[in-house]
Amino acid sequence: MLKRVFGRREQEETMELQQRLPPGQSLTEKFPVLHYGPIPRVDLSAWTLRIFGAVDEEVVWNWTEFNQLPRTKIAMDLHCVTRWSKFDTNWEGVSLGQLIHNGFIKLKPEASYVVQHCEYGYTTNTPLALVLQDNFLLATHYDGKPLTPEHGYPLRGLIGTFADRSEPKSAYLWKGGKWLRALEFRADDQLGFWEEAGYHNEADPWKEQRFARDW
Ligand SMILES: Nc1nc2c(c(=O)[nH]1)N[C@H]1C(S)=C(S)[C@@H](COP(=O)(O)O)O[C@H]1N2
Ligand SMILES: [Mo]
Repeated sequence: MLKRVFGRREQEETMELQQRLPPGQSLTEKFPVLHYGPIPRVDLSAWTLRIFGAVDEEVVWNWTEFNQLPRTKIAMDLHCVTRWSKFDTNWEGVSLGQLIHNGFIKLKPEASYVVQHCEYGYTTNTPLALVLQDNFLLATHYDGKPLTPEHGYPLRGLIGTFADRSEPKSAYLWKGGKWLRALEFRADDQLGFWEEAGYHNEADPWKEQRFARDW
């Protein structure tokens, strides 16, 4: 609604006043596509999501099984390290925190970090605590429709910020892997693709943690 009445600058000022615009970011109305490498073609009949590492039992869900897990809808603001932020985006999928809380995934006590493994070997790592928060989602739908291929169909990790910033931690968008195929729980941290390339391991947009060092 706001969008039809006000222009981009006005919306950006509103978000800034509401303290929803992280430092160094600007508002976009588009949904830019960013990734390394090609967009995979996915055959749902062969698709699986594997849960491994520091878990009591490894789990492999096929697409039908994955869709029977409890589902959630959330609205979030997204922040990309390339300096765009997109506000009030609507997502649907499965909450990892809920899966663990409800015993669908049983962690070993040493599990402290998670690596998201994606098609073609893209990885991104986070502390376990971050992806247990409600602002991390295993997302299947954006804006009421299945994800488009370029945004991660059929499943992506997604991290953002709630409008009221009710979760203590957020991260730039690269901490959500598109075309997600496995979650690895680990006792120790292991840098992912962009983290290995010099991006900040914590990636908190409110602290402007873009790079691991100042070049
Ligand atoms: N599998 C995979 N996931 C990925 C990436 C990638 O290269 N491969 N890039 C990340 C980066 S850098 C960003 S900014 C977001 C972009 O998500 P979008 O294209 O939906 O805007 O995806 C993240 N997830
Ligand atoms: Mo990115």
